[in-house]
Amino acid sequence: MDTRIYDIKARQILDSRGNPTVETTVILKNGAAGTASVPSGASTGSFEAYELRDGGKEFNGKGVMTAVKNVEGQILKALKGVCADKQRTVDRIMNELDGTGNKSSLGANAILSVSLACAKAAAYSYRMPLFRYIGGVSAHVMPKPMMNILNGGKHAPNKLDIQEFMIVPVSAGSFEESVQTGAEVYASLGKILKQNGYDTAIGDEGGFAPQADSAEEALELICEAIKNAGYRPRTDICIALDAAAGEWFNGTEYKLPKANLKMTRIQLLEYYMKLVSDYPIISIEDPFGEDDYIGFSEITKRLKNIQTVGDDLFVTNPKRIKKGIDCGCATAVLIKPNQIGTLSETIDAVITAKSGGLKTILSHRSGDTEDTAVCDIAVGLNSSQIKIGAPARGERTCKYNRLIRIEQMLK
Ligand code: 2PG
Ligand code: MG
Repeated sequence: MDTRIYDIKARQILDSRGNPTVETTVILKNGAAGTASVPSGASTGSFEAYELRDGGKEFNGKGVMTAVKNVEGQILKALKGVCADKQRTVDRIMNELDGTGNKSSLGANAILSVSLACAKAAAYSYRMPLFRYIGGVSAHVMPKPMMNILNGGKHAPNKLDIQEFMIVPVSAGSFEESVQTGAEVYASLGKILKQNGYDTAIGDEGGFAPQADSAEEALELICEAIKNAGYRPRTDICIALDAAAGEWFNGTEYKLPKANLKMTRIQLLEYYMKLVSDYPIISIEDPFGEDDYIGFSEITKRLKNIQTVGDDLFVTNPKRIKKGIDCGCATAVLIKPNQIGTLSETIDAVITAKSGGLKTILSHRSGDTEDTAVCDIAVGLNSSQIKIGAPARGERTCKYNRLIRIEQMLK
């Protein structure tokens, strides 16, 4: 099997927010090809790998033509003739060529697009679906979806400071059933919002973005939507939150910008404890800022039955995950390939998390594309959960639909 890289083509395409992003096609000597595009975040952690943007006038400075040129220039030159199925070699060569540690020279967007496109081209060469290529015979777990049905924070122009309100269909027996449950509740929420005079506009991840005044109001609406769809809150469907509280932290205290409310770490912790006791919440992501290890450790200790998830805290970085494991900061890690910038390092992040007893949640970004690699990575690595937005909008539904297909392949 000659999987040597023959050519690499890259281009600037649009993501779901209408911003430019990189798409790359890797072509092998054997004629196989793989194409991958990269997503982009809005509430980004400051320790994420570097997303290279052009600056200047075009696309309000968000162009990615420099990254595209890096792929077709320096990266192609370094990778031509390298076997695409030697993923570690491919990724190491790009990291060495970049030489910065955070991929700021070539751009993590340039590097990740090539890394994933190589994996897809290699998988195609072996006539395997990507998840099987990544996970081999051990890939068998379908992840539980966290389905975003209500948006706030940086993803929606409403009054909610908490960024994501998600439902988790805990009693569903299959992924397909989870999707059905989630879609029914999503539709039910839309109906309730309309009946009660709320706006039914949607936010960046496809969840509704109503002008609710508080998290409590949003949670009441969600519980009502669950019941109206014929399900039982907690027994059938639980709620997961992503506070994205890094956006509120000024180093000493938390300032919720939309509610215009100041809270100390302890007050914020007490606020979460009240929400958890009043609503069927089973998971909270980024409850505190990315450097607030004390806050993270405290909530993990105090809310033993709740999953505490580090996103901006860990930024898919094995070193930060290790530190988090040592201080007992969280019980799960959000895994975003573009936070670290290569497939090999994403795999290492998952391995590190699991070795420390942490759960893993593969994740999309708020600005995403039709690329579904994140689904194959989740199944390939037997990740227990996945977060891919609302059961609506093409860049989100393509991922649910991909997982429905994978589930069928696994049967
Ligand atoms: C998050 C993500 C994805 P963004 O905070 O978890 O839902 O948002 O891509 O804007 O960082
Ligand atoms: Mg997050």
